[in-house]
Formats: sequence, C-alpha cells, structure tokens
Amino acid sequence: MHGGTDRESNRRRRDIRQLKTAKGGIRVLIKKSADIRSNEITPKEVYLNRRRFMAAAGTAGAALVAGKYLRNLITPELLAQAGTRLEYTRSDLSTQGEKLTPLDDITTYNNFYEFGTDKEDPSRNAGGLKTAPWTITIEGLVKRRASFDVDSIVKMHPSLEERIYRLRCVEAWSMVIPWVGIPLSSVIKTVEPASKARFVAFETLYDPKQMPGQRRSVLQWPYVEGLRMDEAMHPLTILAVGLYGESLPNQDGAPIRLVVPWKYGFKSIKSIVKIKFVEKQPPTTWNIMAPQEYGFYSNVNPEVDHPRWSQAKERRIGEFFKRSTLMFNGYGDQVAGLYAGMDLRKNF
Ligand SMILES: Nc1nc2c(c(=O)[nH]1)N[C@H]1C(S)=C(S)[C@@H](COP(=O)(O)O)O[C@H]1N2
Ligand SMILES: [Mo]
Repeated sequence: MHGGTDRESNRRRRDIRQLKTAKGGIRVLIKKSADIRSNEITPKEVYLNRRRFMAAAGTAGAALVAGKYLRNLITPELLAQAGTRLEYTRSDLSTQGEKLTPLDDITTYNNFYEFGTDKEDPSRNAGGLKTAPWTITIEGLVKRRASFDVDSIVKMHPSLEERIYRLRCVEAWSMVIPWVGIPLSSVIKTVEPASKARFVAFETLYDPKQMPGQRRSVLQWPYVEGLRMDEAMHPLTILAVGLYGESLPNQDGAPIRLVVPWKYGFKSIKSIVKIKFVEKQPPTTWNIMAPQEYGFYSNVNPEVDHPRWSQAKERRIGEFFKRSTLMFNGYGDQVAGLYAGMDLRKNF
C-alpha cells in the first residue's frame, strides 16, 4: 500500500542502508577473489555495469557472503539485462540545478508492485524479466494500429534525449533522475490518432510467471494508467528507455516506461506493452484501488493533501531534512495552462 508516515519512511531508509552495506561487501569480495582489475577480465559492458549487476543480483549478495563465486552469478539472464550504453543528446527541457540522485538509490529503492511491495523487492526480483524481444501494441482510435518491437518505436524518433526530471512519489519522497528517452508526442504523431481520441491508455505486461507480484491480488492486474491527449502530447512527457546513459534496469520499468514529471510517480507506468487511444477517460490502477485517495489527474499539489498524510513536504532520497513540495512538482510554468479553469481539488 502507498503510505506516507514518518515511521514508514524511516523503515525504508533503514532498508536502503542495509542494502548498501550488503553491496559494499560484494565489492570488497570481488577485489579479493579476482585480485586483478575487473576491466581486464570482464567484457567492457560487464565492467561498466558491475554496479547494476550488484543491484540485479539482489539477494545473491547473501549467497556471496556465504562463499559462492562471482563467476557463478554471471548467468545469461544477468548478461541480458546489463545496461547497454545509449547514444543521446542533452535537452533544454531538462531540470537545471538539481543534484542527481545516485544510481544505487534509483535502482534499489523502487515501487514496482509486480515484483513485490517492499522498496528493495524490485531490484531483487526483476532480474529474470525478459525484456527482448518486447512487443508494444498500439490500438484504438488511431490510423496506424500495429504491433511494434520496442526498438522500432524508438527508431520512429531521430534521436534519444536525456531528460533530467524530479520524480515525486505520492508517498512523499522524491528523486532526481537523468532519464533517456523520446517524447511521447513523437510516437503519437507517427501513429496518427483520430480526432475522436481524447485520452491515451497504457498497460503493463501481465505475466505472473515472470512477475511474481502478480500472483497476489495486491493490485488489479495488469497495471493500467492513462493521460488526457494534451497531457500525452506535452513536450515534457516522455517514454523512457534508459537512465544514467544506459538502458533501463528492469526494476525501473525496462524496456520502456512512461515518465510524466509533474504528476505523482504512479502515473509513470512501467514495462508498457499496450498503448490505446480512447474517447473516454480510461481506468487507472490506483484510482480503481482507492478512488477517494488517488484521482485520475494526480498532479503533484502541495495544497491538496492525501486523505491519510500531508503532501506539503517531501523527503529527497539521500537527504535528511524535508523540503517543500512544489506545485506541479516545479513544472508549473510549463504545464499549469493544461488545467486552466479546472478545480484542482475536485480533479485531484
Ligand atoms: N507497472 C507499474 N508501474 C509503476 C509502478 C508499479 O507498481 N507498477 N509504481 C509506480 C510508482 S508508485 C512510482 S513512485 C514509480 C517509481 O519509479 P522508479 O522505481 O523507477 O523510481 O513507478 C510507477 N510505475
Ligand atoms: Mo509512487
């Protein structure tokens, strides 16, 4: 469940510290057992992504400490999910002047209920998700209904862009993440939606074999989300395929996820398999779960509290003191116009 109490965030911080300790242990062990720089004995990609391996290895940390060898951990599954370096350009739409949240936090403190409800569950359990080949179906009120491989969707756009954005979870924590992706608008333009299409609906993969969290009914599966067409077309809205210059770690929504920086994090749906253009406002997972707590819009708004906690402040992961939450997560200059004349308390 989403929860925003202090006790809960304290527990989460403790979890992160424990994980970091475990991972530090792994690093020491690598040096000792190899006694030679790992870039001399491993392929470049593996070397570059050693830290990601550690995140992916997750509970394997315990196995290592118990005396197993790293060699046994480099399975084809882990190799397949190692981040690939991406070519990208910087973007003027990136958020300026914010310290980036460290990769370790971005990849070990996650919400991805398909892999468990604790923050460290996705990094432990998402390693086996097969992200290639990956098909996305585009359907509904659109000229070019089709199934595409994720790579061809990305190729519809001339180049990948880095977009540094704040991410504000409805649980009152936040991060600053350097995403790599494409504007959603560019995909939408290519497939030519009909004028009757007023909303875009998104769907995550449903595969309980690969997504153990889906074997329990914590949420209604598959996870679904939606945007109004003008929100989907907004230049800040992206489909991310990477972060920190490499392809997305599974726990962050590989191979492709939505990022809508002025809305609470749960709108940014992960591991998307379907994009559908529709006339009516589509159902969304957390709204189905608790409609009085999570609205369709879910724009970050420090003045509209969650029924069970305040949204006035947030804890930036890695910082001790809380900071004030900004209207539209600080993107008001760009997006406030989308909601002109709307009652943001009613349309929360
Ligand atoms: N399919 C799916 N997408 C999801 C979620 C989820 O549980 N399942 N969690 C959401 C929530 S609550 C947040 S805060 C962000 C977290 O993204 P991150 O783990 O990459 O930081 O993903 C969102 N997208
Ligand atoms: Mo969230």
